[in-house]
Amino acid sequence: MSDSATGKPGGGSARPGQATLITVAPTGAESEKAAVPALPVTLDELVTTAKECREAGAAVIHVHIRDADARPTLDLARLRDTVHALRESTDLIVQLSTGGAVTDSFERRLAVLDAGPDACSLTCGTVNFGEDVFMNPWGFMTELYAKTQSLGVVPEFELFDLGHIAALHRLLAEFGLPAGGHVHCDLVMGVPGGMPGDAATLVAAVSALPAGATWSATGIGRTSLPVLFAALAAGGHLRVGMEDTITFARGRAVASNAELVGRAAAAAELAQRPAMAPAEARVMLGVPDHR
Ligand code: KMH
Ligand code: ZN
Repeated sequence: MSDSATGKPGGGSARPGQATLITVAPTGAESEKAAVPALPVTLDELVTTAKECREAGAAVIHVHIRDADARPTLDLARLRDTVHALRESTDLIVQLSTGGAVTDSFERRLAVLDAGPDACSLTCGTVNFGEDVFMNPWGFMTELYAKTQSLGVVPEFELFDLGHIAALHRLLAEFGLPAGGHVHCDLVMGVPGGMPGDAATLVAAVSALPAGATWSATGIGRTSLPVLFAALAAGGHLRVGMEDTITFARGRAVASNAELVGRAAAAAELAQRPAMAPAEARVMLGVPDHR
């Protein structure tokens, strides 16, 4: 927590030369397998993707799962099997999504933590989400946060809008530090209805983060590259993956999640902040190794 000693607001920037945490979000809940054949939807596909992405430079995997018909599901038995399989086959930090799909109930989203992941996402407010609404009212946020604390699951605070940062400050002030004792945020930018995915907005958001928080950023769709370069320039970490973008370049579909991780790792290397290994990420994020 590089800035915590000063008490100054504003997220901590990586030190020059400090490694870059790369999170891969390989599946999401929005794309359909029929339209995006490279999307990993079975457990085998997810495990293969996880191994490839680890090789390419990822340290964290943000996981949404699908049912036998490739539809998004929060089935607890499947989630448990997924956590187990990912731990068996890689040393990645396994972060389960508690956001699910916009149609998932609060009850099922809270139950995700019972699958025993290392980490989870925790979105800090409601946001318009294209034609839909991604619901995260205060009561749900606080219940989810209390459950992360009691089970020792390390949350990553997902921030889709500047107002979510104010809600995060309130959460920390009222309920204290998360499991692991460290605050790590992910700026999810460029969602239609959320904050734009551009450098000026990223700088504004980072300056409002809690003192000493580390942060990553991801840009949805065509904001993917501007956000990636802005995050590296501002001393942040990166999230990439087919949850967030299915287009690699104009007119060219993403071939695999590993190619997105590989591109992020190459950019980080150019910035002289190479990809961080999972063991180092566990220290930074306060995530114990349960394997
Ligand atoms: N699928 C979105 C509605 C998260 O994973 O926590 C929510 C989402 C956020 O993807
Ligand atoms: Zn997600």
